[in-house]
Amino acid sequence: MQLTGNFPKGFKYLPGYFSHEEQRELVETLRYLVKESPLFTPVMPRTGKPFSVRMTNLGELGWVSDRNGYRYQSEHPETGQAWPTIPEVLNDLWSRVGECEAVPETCLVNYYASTAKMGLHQDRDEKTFEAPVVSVSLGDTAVFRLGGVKRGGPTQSLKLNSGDVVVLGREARLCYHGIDRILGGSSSLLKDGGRLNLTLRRVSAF
Ligand code: MD6
Ligand code: FE
Repeated sequence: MQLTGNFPKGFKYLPGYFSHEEQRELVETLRYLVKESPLFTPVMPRTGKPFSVRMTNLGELGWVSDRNGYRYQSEHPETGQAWPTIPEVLNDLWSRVGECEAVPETCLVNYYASTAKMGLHQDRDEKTFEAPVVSVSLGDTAVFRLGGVKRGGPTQSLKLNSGDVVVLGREARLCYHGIDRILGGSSSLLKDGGRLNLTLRRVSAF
């Protein structure tokens, strides 16, 4: 257990939300879905610099980044196919912890090899910030950094273990956050190691 500081209002940290058995089932489901909708390596707008994470999406819409910018679209950028449906277990999670009457439209799936990280960012490509972002961590532990809604303010560090759920809602919806590093070898949930992060979101207003 870590001693947790003061979290911003609207931020929820639910350690060990999913049991080990539930995590294994979820990984089995994702393994199957990722065969249909393979992980791709997004690149930064303009520069074309590749991300260190690989990603895919589930749901009606998926978040992609390429030289033209960030956006949501309804097809996989490489296969041209619609994204697979969001599994029930994740829709259930959203209804239990999201405090939102509308259903999620997308689940971004990020895969981190042990050297991958994610810079401090806000999730603001959605048309509404009324709905939360609900995140699930699976596999190796990540060192998560959480700031406030202004860039450059104080931040705190939080370890996200396999099975943990985090919610950025209401006043915390636009908090800066990122992944400083992955603790390689900390979990044996994923056969080849690394970490999966799932983020459920609502894209359109409701
Ligand atoms: C990650 N998470 O945990 C990155 N975004 O790998 C996110 O970018 C994130 O955890 C919005 C809300 C919750 C998150
Ligand atoms: Fe994010």
